[in-house]
Amino acid sequence: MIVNNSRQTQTDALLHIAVVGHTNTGKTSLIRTMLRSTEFGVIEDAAGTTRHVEQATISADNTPVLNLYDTPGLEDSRALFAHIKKLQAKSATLRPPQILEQFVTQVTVNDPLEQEAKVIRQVLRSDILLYIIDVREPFLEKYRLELEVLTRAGKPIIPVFNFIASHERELEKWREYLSSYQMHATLEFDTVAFAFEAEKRLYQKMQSLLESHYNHLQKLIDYRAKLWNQLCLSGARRIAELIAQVACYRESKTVNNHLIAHTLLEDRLQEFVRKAERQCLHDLLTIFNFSEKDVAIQNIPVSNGQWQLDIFAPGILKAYGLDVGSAAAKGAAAGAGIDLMVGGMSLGAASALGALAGASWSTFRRYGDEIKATVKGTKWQCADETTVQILYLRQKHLLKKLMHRGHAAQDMLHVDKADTEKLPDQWQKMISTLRQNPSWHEPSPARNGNAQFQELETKLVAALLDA
Ligand SMILES: Nc1nc2c(ncn2[C@@H]2O[C@H](COP(=O)(O)OP(=O)(O)OP(=O)(O)O)[C@@H](O)[C@H]2O)c(=O)[nH]1
Ligand SMILES: [Mg+2]
Repeated sequence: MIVNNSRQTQTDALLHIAVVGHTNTGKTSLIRTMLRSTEFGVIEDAAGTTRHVEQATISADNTPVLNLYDTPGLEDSRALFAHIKKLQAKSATLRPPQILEQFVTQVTVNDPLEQEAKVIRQVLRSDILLYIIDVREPFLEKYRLELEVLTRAGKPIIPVFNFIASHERELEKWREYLSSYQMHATLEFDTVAFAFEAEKRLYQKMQSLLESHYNHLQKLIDYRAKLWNQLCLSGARRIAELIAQVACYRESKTVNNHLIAHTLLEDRLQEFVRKAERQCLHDLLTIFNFSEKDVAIQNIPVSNGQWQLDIFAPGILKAYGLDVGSAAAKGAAAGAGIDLMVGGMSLGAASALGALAGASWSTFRRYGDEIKATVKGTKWQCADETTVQILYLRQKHLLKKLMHRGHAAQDMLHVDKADTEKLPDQWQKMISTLRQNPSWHEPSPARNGNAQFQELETKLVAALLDA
């Protein structure tokens, strides 16, 4: 019979995965990390935290692909194994999965093996098992017995090594033990120290064990990879935005401002930088689906800097679109333009900036205020070099941490110093360009379409994502 029914196809595509293992090995943690959600289930450093089977679905483009089943931890594997052996001795003609079926139907409420029966019931209903191992534990008899029982279900099993960070020796031992039980398709997946590659390998292992689900799993792998790249890119873009926002910030220090006003300006700058960083942190947490509970942020030290546009500094004229070479030729025609733009200032002061004479009207329209301020000798209050640097380094560090934080992580991430990070190449140049373009402090069609801004953003993003 040919079944050509989309409901049927969808059901066939859905893969049922039981997450099993000894109690407190990180089963619920693994599911949280795979779902990228801190909301699923309850995680605790205690045996018997999960008491019932709980289900979660992973989709690709709104099509459900995986059903994950979190199960209670196996506790009394010795009693479980003995019980199964007894059943088998009584019914020698039954195949191992049928014995397990018999066990499940016989166990009643309040039976000492009730927990175990819930697990085995789910195992029998699933297509594949993820057997979670805490590698810090030696390969004890209880684990061997658990595996003996689980293999009787006749389902493919992927042993998943958890708690692997700084436990290489123990991991190697576990690998050896499992090989001697014909289990070679093992996987390292630390649920706390997350790596997207590990997630991808998990799906690839499933592909190799479940040929009929190969294409659906491939769709999921491609979808998750695309999603992951987008997350990282959005995170890096958000930080580049913060850098632009802060590096472009400036307030003019007018000659009339007295001392108190200066302090006020400094406070405003400090508040501005801190608020901008907090907003960026909030957005990054949202992008990676974490919450404020995951991160503690130390207030950034902000020092104020002074900045004055030096129109004659190397490269500045060019950056402003001024053609120095043709200055002399166009001098006479542009002279009147400068006078109009600087509004009321003596033409003498303006023409003292001899090199400006080559500028076009459009340049003056764009940079008129800058030039006027230059002629007047205006100084600007801005975040100093060190502040912008620290901001970048902290955020880069945070981004890296978020990219490697499993959603099972319980410890708090601290955003403080980031001595291990490096500034990107041409950092000075990038900051100087931003300062010369204060209107870039927020997104606008003009800014986003500007080739110079685009190049700068691309460089920042690449540097932020370079591992
Ligand atoms: N450091 C570290 N801790 C982990 C890791 N995985 C889990 N944990 C911790 O281990 C403890 C148990 O995690 P759970 O996910 O609740 O374990 P479980 O297997 O679901 O436990 P039960 O439901 O009781 O069987 C928690 O304190 C987790 O924070 C890991 O990879 N690294
Ligand atoms: Mg649990």
